[in-house]
Amino acid sequence: MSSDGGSNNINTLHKTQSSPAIENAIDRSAPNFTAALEKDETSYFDTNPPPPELEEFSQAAEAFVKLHCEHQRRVVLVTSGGTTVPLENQTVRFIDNFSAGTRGATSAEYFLEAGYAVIFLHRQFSLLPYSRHYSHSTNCFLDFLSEAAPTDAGSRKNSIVAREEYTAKMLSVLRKYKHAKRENLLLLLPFTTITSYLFLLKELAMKMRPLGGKALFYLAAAVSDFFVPRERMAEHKIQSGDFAEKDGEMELINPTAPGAGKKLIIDLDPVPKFLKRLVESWAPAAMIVSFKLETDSKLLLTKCRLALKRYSHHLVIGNLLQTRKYEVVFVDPESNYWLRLPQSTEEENGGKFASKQDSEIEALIVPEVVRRHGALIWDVVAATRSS
Ligand code: PAZ
Repeated sequence: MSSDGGSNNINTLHKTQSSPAIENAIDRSAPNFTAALEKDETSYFDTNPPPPELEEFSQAAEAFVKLHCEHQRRVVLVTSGGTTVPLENQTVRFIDNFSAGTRGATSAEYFLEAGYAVIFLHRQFSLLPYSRHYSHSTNCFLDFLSEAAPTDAGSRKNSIVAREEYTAKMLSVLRKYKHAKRENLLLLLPFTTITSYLFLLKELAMKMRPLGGKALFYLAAAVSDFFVPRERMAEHKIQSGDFAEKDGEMELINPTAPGAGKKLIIDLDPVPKFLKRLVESWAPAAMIVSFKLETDSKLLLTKCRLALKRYSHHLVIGNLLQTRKYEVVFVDPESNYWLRLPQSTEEENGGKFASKQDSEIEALIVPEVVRRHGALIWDVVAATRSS
């Protein structure tokens, strides 16, 4: 495999160029990013392989939806974490999307509190509802434990207890977690790649159809915009030099040729914009909320409005990378509505922004989404009665 793309199966934008200019990184001659049509859906799902766990997850979702339909419960599909774009079929390297899964995991807890059953479609090993409070990346769970003193009432020798100062919060989290498990209110389904995510999103949407308007899609995952289509993906680990078989062995060829082993140029296709298919075909009766992440504050509202216009769903929640934990904007066809946590100043907080009472913005986001979902359900009921 050549690293300048000359003879490999990862195509390049400019095959003959050994040092392409940065302005060529985006191919402006490619067709515009438009909403996916039915033919794009057929083509994508026919040419990319489904994840091996599709059938198992599908059955689990079907049983979950049946149970909660019987209880007339609302069900929310929360997507969370970033999707990967593998560069090789036997994947060593991949491109990733930013997201720790905080938004999704935290929101899932508030939805459970609001009486929803939650299907949590998340990036494998990203944050999970409840256990997120004691994760390696924020708080190591070991810091919450201590060895029980031999004098502790009822404690045995060599046993472990939660440290006194953390017990109240831990007990509250533990009770909620146990309740969700006991009542079968939380279905955890992991994905890793963009393709797995899309297969699962479509499948879960189909399985949620019996819920009608009681289904809510809360799409907080950070989904890749670009990918390497299956037919162009390298099978094995991409090498930095060219190898050829000689006398039954592989050997490096042309190691000193100009440009050999210097650059890897990856040609990525746009991921079809399936949100339109979700709205129109996969889940036409559900409420659909998408998130939009930007880093340039001047672009945020424009991008949210564009998404709403392009996909015709109910709500876009916009957030900026820098302030996503403290403020978001709800953009619907009528208005923009900012939700903000009170912040402490940078000085108060050693040069960092932080929310005042250690509160979470999801505690504001989720009730507002739930309220809007309720209103939508009532509108449909009222329209059905009057017709
Ligand atoms: O998972 P996290 O809390 O670190 O980040 C959440 C988020 C910024 C990924 C999410 O709020 C979001 O905006 N998701 C959509 C990203 C996108 O525009 O594709």
